[in-house]
Amino acid sequence: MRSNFFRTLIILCLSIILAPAQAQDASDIVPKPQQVIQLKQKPVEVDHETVIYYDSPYAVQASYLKDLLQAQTGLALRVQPLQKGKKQKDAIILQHAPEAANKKEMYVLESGNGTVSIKAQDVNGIVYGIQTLLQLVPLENEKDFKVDAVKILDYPTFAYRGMHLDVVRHFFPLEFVKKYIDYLAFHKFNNFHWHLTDDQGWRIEIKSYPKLNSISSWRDSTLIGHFKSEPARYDPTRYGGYYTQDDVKEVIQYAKVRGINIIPEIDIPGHSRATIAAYPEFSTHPDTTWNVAYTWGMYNRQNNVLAPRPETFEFLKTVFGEVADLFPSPYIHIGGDETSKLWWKASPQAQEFIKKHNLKDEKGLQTYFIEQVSDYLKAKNKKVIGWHEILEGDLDTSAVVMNWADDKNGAAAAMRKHPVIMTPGKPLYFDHYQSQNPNDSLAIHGYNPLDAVYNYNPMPTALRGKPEARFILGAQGNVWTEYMGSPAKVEYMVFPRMTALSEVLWSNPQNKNYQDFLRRLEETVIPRYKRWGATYFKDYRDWTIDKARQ
Ligand code: TNX
Repeated sequence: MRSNFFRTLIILCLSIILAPAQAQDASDIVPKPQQVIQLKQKPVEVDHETVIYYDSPYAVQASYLKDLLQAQTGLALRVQPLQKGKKQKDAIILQHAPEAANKKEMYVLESGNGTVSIKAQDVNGIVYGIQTLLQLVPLENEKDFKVDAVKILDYPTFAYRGMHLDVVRHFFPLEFVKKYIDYLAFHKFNNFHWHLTDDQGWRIEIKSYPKLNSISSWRDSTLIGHFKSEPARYDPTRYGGYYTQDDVKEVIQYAKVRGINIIPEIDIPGHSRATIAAYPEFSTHPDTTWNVAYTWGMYNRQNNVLAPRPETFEFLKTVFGEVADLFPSPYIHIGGDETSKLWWKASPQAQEFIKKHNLKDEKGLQTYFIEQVSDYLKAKNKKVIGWHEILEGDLDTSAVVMNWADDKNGAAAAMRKHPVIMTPGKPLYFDHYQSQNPNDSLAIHGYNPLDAVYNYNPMPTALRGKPEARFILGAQGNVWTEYMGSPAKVEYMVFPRMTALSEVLWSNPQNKNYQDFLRRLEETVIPRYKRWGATYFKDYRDWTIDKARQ
């Protein structure tokens, strides 16, 4: 009797220890899928005999899945091409199936009957199915585990889902840029906006103009603390660096596997102090020696604009040519923000140019610059994106407007038939504070707590129900790094706000529920931050929009 009892107990314990680990729950997925159907079938067991099969367009993604699964669970699966007509058991299948997944970037994940299939019509769909699958398997070392029987039909609400990173104010190693791209992929973003040039540095190798790297990539010192603090203090260490074109190619390839397009930004005709430090002949004062800026907030205060000279346009044509040849992105960002008209007003040469070209005024000159570069890029089959200031003059509607002002401004650009990407300072500037704790780590100003990001709707009120709503492509979180001197600080500023934004862009706005988001954030995503070794802002439950009003 007694021995029987112990036997049963031992068998029970062993079966608990040896049973495949239970899967994570489909109701915890972030960003929340469009549709999850629980199936009445047995969970799928995955172990060392399970094979990853793929249709030929997804060979690279099959290895990507293998690597991620191995990193997450320790289980190394075999990867094989899928043979037509052969029924696979004990398999994870990446399938090209445009009928089942009939939208761009859509995936259908079905788990049951011994197989997990992910169907899509494009690489992005497969990548997102992979991200979802990884949220259905344990986040710990397991030699076998079960995936719940579910069917998930999922696709994004917005076509453009972006995150930006300023690598000028502070420069980040290539390894961190890749890590950042991994963060984007996990959150089902599809565009990485790489802010590569500004007053404080030039961060991409340009072969035709080598002084952009020997001079513009380096500054003699860097402001310490907030730029409004008095007296200003500086760290005299020479600071800088740049990515070689080989580095850039490596990152592009890395991002491509993960379904991410990289949009490079070369910011002109303002924000060009680093350029004129190397080539004063492109400035309104060719006889002056400029330094690469070592303080923040240059707008209006110090000269940083390009002068409209033939050699400047030759420069722009060549540089944008090199950039266009390097990046497969259909869009190139040409900046256009905060161009101070002061320096052009004071420059006889700029004034003469305005007259000669029948331009209305300095705003007309700004538009002239944008149009010239748009033409150079058109010849390379590229379209331009610019910050919303490019609309100060009349511009060809093919230009995409990146709106960092409010809802109304975004709506106005769409009414002018420009495609628009919304990135309003409130709440999508992640360089703003996420608390009002005076001891919080230094940020520029403002207050963009997590719930403000979660509750944001990229579709401006004035456009809802109007045909022009179609011009709103999506939204983007911006990460200006004046006060982010390290990867850890970037992570602290973006997490968890980037997670909230992913849901704004991906999920159905009608299913929004902040409390449920917080639950899933804590169940599913924060354990990832920890796994990634990423720093994050922890007091998001204490800081809300309402708190600011009290
Ligand atoms: C404005 S928004 C800028 C950046 C600064 C940022 C700081 C925009 C297009 N330009 O140069 O880094 O504010 O929040």
